[in-house]
Amino acid sequence: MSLTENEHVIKWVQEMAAMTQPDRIVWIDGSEEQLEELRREAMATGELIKLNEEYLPGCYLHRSDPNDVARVEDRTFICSEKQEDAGPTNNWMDPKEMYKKLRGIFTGSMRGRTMYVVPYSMGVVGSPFAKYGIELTDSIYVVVSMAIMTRMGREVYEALGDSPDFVKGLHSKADLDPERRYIVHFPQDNTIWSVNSGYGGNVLLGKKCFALRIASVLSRKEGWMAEHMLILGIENPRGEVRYLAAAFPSACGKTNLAMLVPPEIYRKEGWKVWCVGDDIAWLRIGHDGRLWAVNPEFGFFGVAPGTSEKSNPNALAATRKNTIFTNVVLTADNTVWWEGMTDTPPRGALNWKGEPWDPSDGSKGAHPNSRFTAPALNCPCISPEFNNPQGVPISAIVFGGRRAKTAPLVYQSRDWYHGVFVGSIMASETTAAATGAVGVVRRDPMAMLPFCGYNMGDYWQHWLDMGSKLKNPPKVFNVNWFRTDDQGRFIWPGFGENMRVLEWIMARCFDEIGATEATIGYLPRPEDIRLEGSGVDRDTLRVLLSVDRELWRAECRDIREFYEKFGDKLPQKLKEELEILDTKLD
Ligand code: GTP
Ligand code: SPV
Ligand code: MN
Repeated sequence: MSLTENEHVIKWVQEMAAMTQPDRIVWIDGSEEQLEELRREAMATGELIKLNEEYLPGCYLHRSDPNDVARVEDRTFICSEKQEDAGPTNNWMDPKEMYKKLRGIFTGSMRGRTMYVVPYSMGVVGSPFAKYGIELTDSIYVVVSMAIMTRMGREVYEALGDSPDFVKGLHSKADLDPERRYIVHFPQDNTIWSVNSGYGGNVLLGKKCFALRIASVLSRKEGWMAEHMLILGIENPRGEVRYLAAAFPSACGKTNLAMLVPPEIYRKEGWKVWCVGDDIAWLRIGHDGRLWAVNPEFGFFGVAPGTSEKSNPNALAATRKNTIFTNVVLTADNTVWWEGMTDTPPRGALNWKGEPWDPSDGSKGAHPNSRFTAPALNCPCISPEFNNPQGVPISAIVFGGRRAKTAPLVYQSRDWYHGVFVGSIMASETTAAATGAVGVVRRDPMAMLPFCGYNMGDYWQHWLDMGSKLKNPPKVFNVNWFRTDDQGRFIWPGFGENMRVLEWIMARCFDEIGATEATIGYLPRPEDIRLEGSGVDRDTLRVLLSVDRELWRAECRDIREFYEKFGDKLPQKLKEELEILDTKLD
């Protein structure tokens, strides 16, 4: 029985069901009873494996198909009416042609299966800034994951009323054929079609597909921003909480920074860090002329490998109940393990594919992009503002990525416009979060290369325009936790120690500390980053803060080439910023 009388919803569900031909349709209401029933069903088929109830209550393991373990950027499309609106960094196909192609794949794809109708909200249900979506899926894994990642259930229909204003998501696992796998966005129709995948980022349609690709298009029209950013609050010993939002590419440290545990000397002084979000920020201009941020999600879809009691105890704590683990090791006592969780791999365990695993043969137990899907409210450092529909005021925007040499530990842009330039020239080494080569440097502006739903040139212009409308724009910074020495080892200890850099960033935002002006922007004076207890000495810090002219000249050439792709769409302001940098380097 349908849970809504909204005729737009009913009609669309009927149309999609006529195409995909499921045996039955189940309307998801968000109740624990219904979810529990689905979990039982998924356990019976092996789609979910119940974990040790004593150690990991309410937790499950899910294994995706070994050919289906990451986002597929080469099969992700933005099908705007005109190719120009997708821009040079997105795959595009004529929407009519794409609909036709996909109808071919979706026709009958749910035969013998159930179609679940999943209503969800990105943002606090009923708040002015929330946006609603409905995902139709034939995967129980998707339903139970959406229940963690979003505010999901029948109250969404109440908030939606009879409005047609919802994002229409259609997902079918079909037969997981990688050759017919497509993740497709039709921004003009508020529609997402995803087929032949069961991996989180491709199928939990509220996340990257809606909250970034579709939302980026909506936000440009409506005058706000949808960004691939964590949001955190830093409470100083005086009890003031100051917020920052940070954009790092996939698997480059957002979740870790968002849940940072300050070093002991900071904790003793009374510093605390509060997590508002770890992946996505929706930002709008407040009445006070500042930028305010909400996290539209309700859970974390975090990278498992490397997460340990030492590196990220808050993330680990968040996964101790009601969590779904994907593609990790299953131990003999029915718990989970992954590389970097502890020093000694478990014996008698199964690897991420479910095969008996012998760690001594050198193979990895967990997939490098294995993940946990955990309720945000499980996180010990979740911000008291997490559910505040107003969000939090942002003092700093921080860009960053993995650069072995070029980018210094931290620098500050001269103003908002220069900050947009700094974001636009971001580059980072690729990671396992997407299929393809790992460790190759590529341009990833604002960490949005795979997630911007329209022409990146227009997107930069939107950033510039937002700055003109902000009376009090945040200060803009760039960080790099990943500088390496000649042996390829990380020089900066990272993780909790990043607090030392955040302290400087916040002090800069509130005019509490000076800086040196360098070619690329403002750099900390080496004495201004606190090092006590970090294991890093001043000389090493100088190396971390050094800017190599030759590398930056090469960088300029590469940026110029990248910018050329955008033709007329490249904002004049960014061209000018590049000229300024070029001149300063001479
Ligand atoms: P997505 O969920 O894909 O968007 O990733 P993310 O940006 O949230 O990255 P996450 O925090 O999960 O970190 C990814 C990897 O980077 C993990 O293997 C971490 O151990 C590693 N990492 C995170 N922070 C640091 C750091 O400060 N220094 C170093 N060296 N590694 C880090
Ligand atoms: C990312 O790749 O940036 C993620 C994971 O956060 S996914 O949901 O797969 O996009
Ligand atoms: Mn991400």
